[in-house]
Amino acid sequence: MTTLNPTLQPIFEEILARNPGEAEFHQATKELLESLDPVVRRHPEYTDAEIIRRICEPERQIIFRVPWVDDAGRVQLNRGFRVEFNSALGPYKGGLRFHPSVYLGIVKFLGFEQIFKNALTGMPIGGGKGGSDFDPKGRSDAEVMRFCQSFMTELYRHIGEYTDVPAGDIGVGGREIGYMFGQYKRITNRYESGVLTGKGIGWGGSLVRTEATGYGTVFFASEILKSRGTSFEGKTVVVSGSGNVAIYAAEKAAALGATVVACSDSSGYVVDQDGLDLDLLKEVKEVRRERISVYAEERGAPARFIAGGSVWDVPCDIALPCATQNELDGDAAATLVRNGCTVVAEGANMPCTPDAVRVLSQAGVAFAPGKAANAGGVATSALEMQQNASRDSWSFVHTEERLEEIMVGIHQRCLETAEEYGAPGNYVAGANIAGFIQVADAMLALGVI
Ligand code: NDP
Ligand code: 2IT
Repeated sequence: MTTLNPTLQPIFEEILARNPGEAEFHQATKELLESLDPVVRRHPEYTDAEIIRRICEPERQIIFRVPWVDDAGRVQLNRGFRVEFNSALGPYKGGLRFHPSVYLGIVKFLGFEQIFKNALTGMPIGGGKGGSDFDPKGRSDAEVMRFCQSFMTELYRHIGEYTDVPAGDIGVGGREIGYMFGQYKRITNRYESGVLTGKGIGWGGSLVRTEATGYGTVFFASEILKSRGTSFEGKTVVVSGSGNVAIYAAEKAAALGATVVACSDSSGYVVDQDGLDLDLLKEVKEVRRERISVYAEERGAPARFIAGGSVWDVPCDIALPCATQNELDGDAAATLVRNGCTVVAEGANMPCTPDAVRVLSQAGVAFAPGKAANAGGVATSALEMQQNASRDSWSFVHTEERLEEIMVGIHQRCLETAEEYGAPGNYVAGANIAGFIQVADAMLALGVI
């Protein structure tokens, strides 16, 4: 285990002691603190005001019971979470994740990352995250609706367009946002569009929000390629996952001339050397909610499904991990390097383990951390909030242009900040430092609160 500088090490030890058993939260805070060495040297005012200790402690953590009745009439029980981490820049903003693995440590790591990601977008949004250990797989629409209604019956009292604005994440898409918005509206008797983002286009949603995280990740990777004198044209791409982020990352990479040869889900991966048929993939995953093995069956040869195993075994020039945390480890990174991969951009949150990041960096692979590369989703959520506040709706082209501008801006800001703090070309340092300083300066201005 690397030791941090003498100012930061005791802070990290305090985080370990105060948040026992929360491995993902420890991982995310450690990664940030590792970048802050040059910042604390240059800015003693942050240490004097205990900004770093305060930023690592959520402003508020809410845990609640979510009882609901399944189709067989049995009572089911889940646990709900909302961690309102930091509101120095704006209302708490971040998604809700429904997945059986969800516990406080995952919600806190995601909420922590969200603070700095949201700062990087330049939009007025603080950081938060929530979710439940509810598993939507195999549940009927009616069960999902009852769960969402029960979840919102507790959550509604903590959120609001000026307070906390949830959105989707793993297991939460348009269907779930619809049921939750409906219940919020019913309980409060207010049509408060700006309370949730990721809404349907006909009832307050924004065009491009569905595509935004995946498209934004590819816009970011495209900037990296540009800075290295190349582009997506003719490149081979592998994405992991086959959900919202993966599908639209694949779509934009293909639109820019790449061939996307593989994607995955938690049961295995598909290799399709001719390039994924994205219409079929969307039909199977988004409409029918089936597994990618079904995609391979219906697509036919040469596409094939490999049960288990690692999608990172498929050779590629550019890898876009878009599934979940810690899905790409040191061994997978070594395989990518051996196969000639030159760019890894995180569409998911923290998909690369610290070992993987080390292996990639040592091999000269450009590595874009999630808090920069996948910020397009939340940035477009903020654009949705703007449209809701002005009771307006923008065209697809206009909204996509705004998204691209934001991603180009984040890329630029990461590079400039990395250079300024003595880590040229290091996107991890650039993203962490730029995001941190923006939030830290606001916290200094707002006093000890
Ligand atoms: P979805 O639920 O739409 O898709 C998730 C995909 O990842 C599925 O293919 C799923 O496979 C796979 N996956 C999830 N958990 C695991 C696991 N434990 N092991 C293996 N595979 C897994 O979610 P999103 O596409 O929205 O989210 C993907 C990632 O992107 C997450 O890290 C999320 O935090 C991040 N993100 C999402 C944003 C958004 O706007 N939606 C914005 C920024 C980041 P299976 O179906 O088999 O579970
Ligand atoms: O991780 C993320 O940035 C998201 N899941 C999107 C959050 C949002 O509020 O749109």
